[in-house]
Amino acid sequence: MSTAALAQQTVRINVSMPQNGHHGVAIDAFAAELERLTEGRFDVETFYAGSLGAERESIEGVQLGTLELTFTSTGPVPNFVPELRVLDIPYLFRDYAHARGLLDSEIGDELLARFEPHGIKGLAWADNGFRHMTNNVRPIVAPADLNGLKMRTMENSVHIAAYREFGILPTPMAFTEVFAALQQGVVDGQENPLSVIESNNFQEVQNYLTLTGHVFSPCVFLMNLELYNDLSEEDQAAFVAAAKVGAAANRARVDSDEASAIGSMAAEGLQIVAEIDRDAFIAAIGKANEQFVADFGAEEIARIRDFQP
Ligand code: EAX
Repeated sequence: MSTAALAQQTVRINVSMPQNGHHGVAIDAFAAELERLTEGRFDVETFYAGSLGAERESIEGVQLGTLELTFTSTGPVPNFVPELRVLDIPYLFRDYAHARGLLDSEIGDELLARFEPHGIKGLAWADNGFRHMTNNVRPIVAPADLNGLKMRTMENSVHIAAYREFGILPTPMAFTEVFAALQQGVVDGQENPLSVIESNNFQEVQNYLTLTGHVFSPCVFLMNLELYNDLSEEDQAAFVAAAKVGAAANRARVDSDEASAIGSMAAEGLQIVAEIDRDAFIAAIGKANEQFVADFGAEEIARIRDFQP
């Protein structure tokens, strides 16, 4: 065998979620597909549950090149790519078909390209999911019920600004600290997609869930740009194709979680408010929305919000 045939490059990819979940299946499928497409020239090492760092640290590692790849929610992304803050506006997306259709469209490609000036290659969009609120104080039925609740938020300025309008006391922290913070009562609640809530057993330390669906939270495969640029065109295409296979596995898992999580968590004793008056929640953050229009531009918001898949 020639040395070239033996040469194998190891790349690492991590997630902050457990392996058995919608982030874990994404990187497992990515790894298998990349190894298949490159006939084993790339060896993908996968890390779960924040063992290589929380999401913000991981994005930073990818930017610096101390970590090759990460699969992350976009929660901490605005700290690196402020132009992507627009995606975090509450009630921007109607449903999964809207969010996925937009992210897979030319607009999605254009948004993905915004990572590049910051030293990061965005390989493919995927889902974290629609975010819902949990807490230990009272069932959230109307926006006024949120008043005074101390809630853990992502390290995301758009979320924090909007949640303040709800009357929430936002407490930003890395995801890896959330379970303990809920258990110890450092915060009253948190907000996350059903896939995240259930795979991290938050129902064990929370009493109430309301399907607020207040934010669609994307996920994204990120790679160090220099590393990507050093690849042959064929290998670049293999990384993108493998990320798309990972995204498909992720979305399939989100769909199956969405179908089962409410029933299984209710059976464990979580009290669930399934219906809210969406317009009332949107109206409650009217001031924050005015600020988002001023910050991001009405046209930029409208082309995402009004997108028809
Ligand atoms: O990536 O930080 C969060 O709440 C994220 O939704 C979670 O870590 C999934």
